[in-house]
Amino acid sequence: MTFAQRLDRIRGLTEAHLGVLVGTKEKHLEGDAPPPQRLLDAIGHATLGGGKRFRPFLVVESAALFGLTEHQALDTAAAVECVHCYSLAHDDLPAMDNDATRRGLPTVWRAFDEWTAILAGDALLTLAFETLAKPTTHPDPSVRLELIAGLAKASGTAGMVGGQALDLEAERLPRKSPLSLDDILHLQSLKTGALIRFACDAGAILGRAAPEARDALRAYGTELGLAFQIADDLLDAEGDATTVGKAVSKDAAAGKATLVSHMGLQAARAELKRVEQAAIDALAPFGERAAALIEAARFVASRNR
Ligand code: GRG
Repeated sequence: MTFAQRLDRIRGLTEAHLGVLVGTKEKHLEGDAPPPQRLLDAIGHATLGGGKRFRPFLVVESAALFGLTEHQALDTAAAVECVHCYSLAHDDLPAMDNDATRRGLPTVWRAFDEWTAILAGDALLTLAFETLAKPTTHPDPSVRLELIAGLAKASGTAGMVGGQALDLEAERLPRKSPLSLDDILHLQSLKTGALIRFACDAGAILGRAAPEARDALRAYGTELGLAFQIADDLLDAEGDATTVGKAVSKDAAAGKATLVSHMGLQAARAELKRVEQAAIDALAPFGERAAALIEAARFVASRNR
């Protein structure tokens, strides 16, 4: 199977699994009161029918290094995607990035309204942890607990939420001096990097990896997260809105400090190449078995959407 076929296969599996997780059937069977249909529709809009499902791919392929099947990794993969989809729904809100288009469709708040988009995001964030707590995620409760703690940390103030706060503060609060390169790298390693790093680490947690293997995957995840963000900044600077599926040129218009604004396009492209190679090098301990993750690093560095 080629990398594109593999990504597409995991995308399809994730899509189907998310459909069950965000749907109503199971909850009704368990006897819960049915949630408001409008909220369910907004959750579906935020979650289903779009997205590369790149983080689920990382969970499944990292877990495969330790002999887990796709199905054994799917709850964890879907939980990470729920957090990602919540973050996009909230990031698109008028109070944050104020975006009208996401994944080629109206953003959740545009398709519904702001309060529904906020609640849909809240529901997805909590659904992620409900999912990780289920015995189908892993039979060993200590593994489930480690996944829950890891995802909470990657999503919270020491991860994505902290990075988003730093980003908005830099944009909106008065500052004595512009962000330094280190500030930008730190902000991005939290905002975008933490969840990508966790997706890789989750495979190692599910597979009860030895410390050296876990460290190698974390190092890969760190480099990959940085590559992902540089590629995103380059797409914003040079990409085409229809292909990317959202508005572009927003960073420059907002005077946002990114690696591209700091280094310029050419140096950012060179840095992306360097980081791509560092990600690949981190996988050396796994040899041939890491072929899919190596391809993933190449995919991130060359993506156009
Ligand atoms: C609202 C707490 C909170 C955090 C928001 C994710 C995020 C933090 C902001 C999104 C802004 C942004 C465009 C960041 C760049 C990296 C990124 C997350 C891109 C979107 O991820 P993809 O390309 O999207 O994986 P798909 O649609 O394929 O899932």
